[in-house]
Amino acid sequence: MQLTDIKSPALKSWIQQWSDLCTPDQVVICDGSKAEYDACCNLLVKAGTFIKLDKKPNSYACRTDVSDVARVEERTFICSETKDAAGPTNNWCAPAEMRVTLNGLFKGCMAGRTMFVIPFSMGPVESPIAKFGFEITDSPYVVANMHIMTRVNDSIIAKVDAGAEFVKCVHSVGYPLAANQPDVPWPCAPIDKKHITHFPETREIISFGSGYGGNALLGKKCFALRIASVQARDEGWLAEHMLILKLTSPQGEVKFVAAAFPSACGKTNLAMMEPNLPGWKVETIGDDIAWMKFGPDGRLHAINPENGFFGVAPGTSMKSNPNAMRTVNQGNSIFSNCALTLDGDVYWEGMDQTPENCVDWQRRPWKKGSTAKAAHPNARFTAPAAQCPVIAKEWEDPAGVPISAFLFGGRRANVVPLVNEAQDWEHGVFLGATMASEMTAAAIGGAGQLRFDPFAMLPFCGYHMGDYFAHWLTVGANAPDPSKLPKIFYVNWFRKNEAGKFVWPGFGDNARVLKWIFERCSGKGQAVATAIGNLPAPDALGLADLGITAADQQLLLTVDKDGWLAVLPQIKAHLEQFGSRLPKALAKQLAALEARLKA
Ligand code: OXD
Ligand code: MN
Repeated sequence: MQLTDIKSPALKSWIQQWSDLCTPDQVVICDGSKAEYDACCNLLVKAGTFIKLDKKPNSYACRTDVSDVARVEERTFICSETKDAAGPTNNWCAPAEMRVTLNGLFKGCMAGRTMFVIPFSMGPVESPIAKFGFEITDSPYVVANMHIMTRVNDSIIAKVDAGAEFVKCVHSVGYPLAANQPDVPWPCAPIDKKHITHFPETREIISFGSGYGGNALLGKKCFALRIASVQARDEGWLAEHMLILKLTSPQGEVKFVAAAFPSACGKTNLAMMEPNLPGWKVETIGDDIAWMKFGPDGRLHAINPENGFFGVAPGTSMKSNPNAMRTVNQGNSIFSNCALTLDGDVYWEGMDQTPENCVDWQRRPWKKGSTAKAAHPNARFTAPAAQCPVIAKEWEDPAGVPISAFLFGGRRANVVPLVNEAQDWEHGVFLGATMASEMTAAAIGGAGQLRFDPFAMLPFCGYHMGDYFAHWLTVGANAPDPSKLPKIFYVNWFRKNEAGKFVWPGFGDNARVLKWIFERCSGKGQAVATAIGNLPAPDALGLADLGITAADQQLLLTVDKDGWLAVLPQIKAHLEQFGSRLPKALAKQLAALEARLKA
């Protein structure tokens, strides 16, 4: 397809405007075909960006520039009309000012390169919950990854020609090539030139200078969370940083659960878990993002807007996540910043077997036992979701799946018990708003300090976090049938005892907690009401065979009132940052919690 074949004046003029500014050698409108994917990969192999793996079919490894290994939150901006609209948790810049900066950066930035225009859908194309986007990029690495992570399909052009809305995404690696200038394996711009910008009012994303996943694959964090959270607020639905799993009981009864944990708390592992509980089954709908709307049945239905997994590789093994290993071992995957074994495979820390020698992510020789990391700690795999051996049959259902429970959580060595059920929706929103993980001694702020990450959306909410809390309250208040709202739970797999040892085995045993949640959602499952919510009754989890001491069970299943009272000032300070935008209902929840703890 050519630019001239596009009928939508809005789409056509937008592409033309960016092509005029960026001055690429050519413009290619992508079609999403396998031939296009293969052509991009071949191009990347020729350029020295990709190395074809001998040990995994149709798979490639690549190493980024050392400056381009992760999302750059300090270079990420919400350019809403007012600073207040972005709120205290986002970097803000006035849109007019940012557009001037970006204009300067993008002028001629695609010289010597091809400008790709990627039509993509977040969610199954025909789903009423799905949304369309177009990403302009000068990176074939982005094109290949977008093929895996989203549904790239030129049929979307006809839908936009017929009037469908789309989110405008523009990306450049920020490394123009002068005539005869050779390219580098990982073109990108220096850190101070990187800009990941969002214009919520006009539903636009403009990203400059980075090729890394979350900064460059604009369908994911930028669209599916930052822009979509604004669309969801305006249109009355939810765009959340949540995995979605399908839980089946031994009797064949099914419930769907969505869970929000901060980055690096095991979302992908939970989404693909193998339960340590006979007869129970966990299957995957998604591992990172959920879009949810009320269905005609009055229940909240979720789709996974993504088409693949962009998972953290280190720590992924046959023990921690066998289904993720099986997914990537089928091939058709891209590995970024992993180490390369000498026989043409990838390696990362925590994998089941460590090779004697390999080449580390910075292309240096690496030996087993070396103190340096072979793979970058944020090394990633990009793999098609359809390849996951436990992908649920409903994962592409256009209607989405009805959610029975939300799980919130973080890493908490102290204070927070294994699982706690919210008293009601409003209390659940309070639990989400006060989600936190403990920082280690090494982190800024020091041990014991909490990093609050409300709903795991701290880096991903495209507007004022206080208004976001209010939106969650509104969704509950406007539910067509409040009795059909998901129940809300708070979990903590990371409790430690005085000896500093984890007291909960985690992994497949988390299924025991899922089972109790399942039972609670069926109106069964024994619970005791406490100051912080409903905890499992003493024998409700059936932990006898796990060999957990009585003292450790006490840590998992009772309320540490003194501990809670000690963290209340931090919770208060966290909520106070939202000032007058903090919903009154949440201030009331805080006061009620304090009163219950002191009773
Ligand atoms: C991710 C993240 O990459 O949450 O999914 O950082
Ligand atoms: Mn994530």
